[in-house]
Amino acid sequence: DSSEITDIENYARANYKEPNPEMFGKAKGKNVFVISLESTQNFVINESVNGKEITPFLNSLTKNSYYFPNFYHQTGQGKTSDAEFLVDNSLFPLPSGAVYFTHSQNEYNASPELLKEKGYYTSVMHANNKSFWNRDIMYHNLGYDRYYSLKDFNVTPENSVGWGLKDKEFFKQTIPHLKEQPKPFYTRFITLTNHFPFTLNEEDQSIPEWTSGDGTVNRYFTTVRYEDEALKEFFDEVKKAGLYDNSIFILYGDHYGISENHNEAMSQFLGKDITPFESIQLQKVPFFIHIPGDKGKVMNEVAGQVDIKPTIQHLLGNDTRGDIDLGTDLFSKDHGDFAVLRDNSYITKNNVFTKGKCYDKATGKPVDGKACKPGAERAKSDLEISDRIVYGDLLRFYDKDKAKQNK
Ligand code: GP9
Ligand code: MN
Repeated sequence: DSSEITDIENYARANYKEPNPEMFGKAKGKNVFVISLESTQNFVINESVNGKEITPFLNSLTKNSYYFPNFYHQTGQGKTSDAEFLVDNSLFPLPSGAVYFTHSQNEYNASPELLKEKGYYTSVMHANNKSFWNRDIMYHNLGYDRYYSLKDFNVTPENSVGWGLKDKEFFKQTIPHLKEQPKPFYTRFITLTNHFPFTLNEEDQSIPEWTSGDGTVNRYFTTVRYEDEALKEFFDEVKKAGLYDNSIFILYGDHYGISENHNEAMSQFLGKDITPFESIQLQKVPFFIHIPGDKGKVMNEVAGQVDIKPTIQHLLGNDTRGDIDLGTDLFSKDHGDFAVLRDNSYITKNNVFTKGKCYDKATGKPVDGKACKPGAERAKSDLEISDRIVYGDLLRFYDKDKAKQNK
């Protein structure tokens, strides 16, 4: 009821962080590319396997973008779709099940809806059946103008592998759609090739598979490299299409690709035991904000996917006071170091809390629980508030215009 929404509004208001004046409005009026990197974990960045660089293009992006090496995925069972939910809503997905299926009829206050008010055209491109993850229904409800799905791409056995259209082909085929759609746009792209079981035709393999006893992990490096090359080609094509200078590019890993069943090979690759502490380190996913003409820098703060929405809004120069966001602008001086994962683990500047134990980040060793006290309350309440909103469909009671007046 309305008293519940008042609690929620107060929580969001207390969580609001002033934008950084140097970054606020920096990308005003620009197109926004939001690229989901399938199953891509951060441990591949700036790493080699058998002497071969895994992600040369993403490595180069770390030097001309805002790159966040301590950025966590916050997904649950809804995998890719949970990450999508976080990105557009700055709310958490659910502790079990996929919110895209279970709560696709809720009222939301998502990025596409907010951006449409600012004159943006909004779309998603993904070469899979439109109803996969219930996307067609959810995208419509979130306010997207257009979903370019399977039927908008030319998919043949020759240009496909594993789950469908190969990433290089996918990106190439998005160019005519990008050219035709109104500007400015907010468009999300969902890659696919780096998906379990990480298969790739011989001719697409530009680094050989690794040689551990674990075929999944071995193949992963090769498909990550393929995705990296697809991104490089995409950037070139976007430049050729004349769309680069007037756009910004947000890239994020959606969730882990290598599960705990592969700890032995991962331990061999990393040269250390995979303790519960290390398992949390492996939940880091790459996150980049590439703004043409801005050199960017490495941003070390602890952050997560829930922070993406307010960060984009502020880059575009939009006031977020009155929005119900559970994340905060990553460029705000008050952002703070914090990420809570969907399994209740949380990460602060110096500590990791997981499976009932507090760890010191410097040593990776368990320490007295006192050290993890500071994040405990927030971890619990962020998830609780988010679940109340989603389960109770509380945003249907939320009057955004009134909230904006009261800011
Ligand atoms: C399917 C793609 C992969 O369309 O998003 O899904 P995942 O299994 O990673 O959620
Ligand atoms: Mn995925």
